[in-house]
Amino acid sequence: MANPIQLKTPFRNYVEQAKPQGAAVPEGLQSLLIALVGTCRTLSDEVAQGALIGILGSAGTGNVQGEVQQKLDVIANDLLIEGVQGCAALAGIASEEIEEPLPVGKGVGDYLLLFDPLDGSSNIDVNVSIGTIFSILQKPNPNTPLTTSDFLQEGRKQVAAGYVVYGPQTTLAITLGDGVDLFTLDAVSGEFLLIKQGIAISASTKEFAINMSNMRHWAAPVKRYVEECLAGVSGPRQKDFNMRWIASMVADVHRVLSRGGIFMYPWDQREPGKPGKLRLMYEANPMSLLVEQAGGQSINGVDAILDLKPHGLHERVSVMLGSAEEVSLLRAYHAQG
Ligand code: P6P
Repeated sequence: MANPIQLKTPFRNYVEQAKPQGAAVPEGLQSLLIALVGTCRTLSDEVAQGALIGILGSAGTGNVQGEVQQKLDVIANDLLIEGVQGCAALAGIASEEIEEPLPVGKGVGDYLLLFDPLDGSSNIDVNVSIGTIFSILQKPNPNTPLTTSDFLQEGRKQVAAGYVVYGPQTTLAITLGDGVDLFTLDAVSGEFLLIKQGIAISASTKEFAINMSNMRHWAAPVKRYVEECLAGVSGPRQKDFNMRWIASMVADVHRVLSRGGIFMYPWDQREPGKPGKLRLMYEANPMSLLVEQAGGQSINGVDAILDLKPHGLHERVSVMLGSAEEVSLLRAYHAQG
């Protein structure tokens, strides 16, 4: 954020004071962001209650991805949809949990909201960090009826992107296109308070994150990169690496934003027709904007994810993001084949 704002400023005041690229945040976007983040505060309370209010375990239903929904997936989706209904500038919503976009009001307005309401839900029942990932686009034609194609914009066109990680702290990371700022939920005031401005990802790292159990299925460039990390100081990288895998993208990416690293969920031959596991529109794109805004890089192996032209609301993508030196090396290995 170009204009420094006092630490511990509540999110609602930050949004009013913020001037990304020198211009104030439009009022419609301000109200959408405040409603969205306020709903995540409510969701944080629900997540923290867990078994005490009987919301753990499977909902017994499936989502558009063909995945079993956890009760909290459904609760989070319903809460977020309800929480932004009053935002006059919001035209529509796209969610991991529903097939088609959802018009808000008459389906007209300046903005489109996309989210994965609760990412990492396989971790819910074992009390490991999970999170909400969100992306906001401008509606191409504010006054025409909502269509799916309105959402199919390259990630670089996002006007805002972020996540809330429900972990030891409930922390919001957000970019309005002018750097990445962090807020932590204050239990006393119930407000998200600014704790850090201008997050910067270190260019180099000794930490990689990938699900190693899939190693035999990866493409050669990814295998080469990881094998070289594992070879350590006596190998071509001439340094030892550490590995992390939380199996919750929000938590893994928060660690990368906080102390550098590289996070990978690459294409693998288990389902060769699928480009990857993670979804482009409401997982990879928002995370990629955050990472690039913090000085890192995010690719599908060949191209910057933010430059990819989407063809489907729920399309998947191969993801390699984080410290610039590492992502550049992976990109070079893909170019060499
Ligand atoms: P795996 C969670 O289900 C998720 O979509 C991401 O949050 C996470 O990075 C990934 O899947 C974990 O996948 O195959 O390791 O369980």
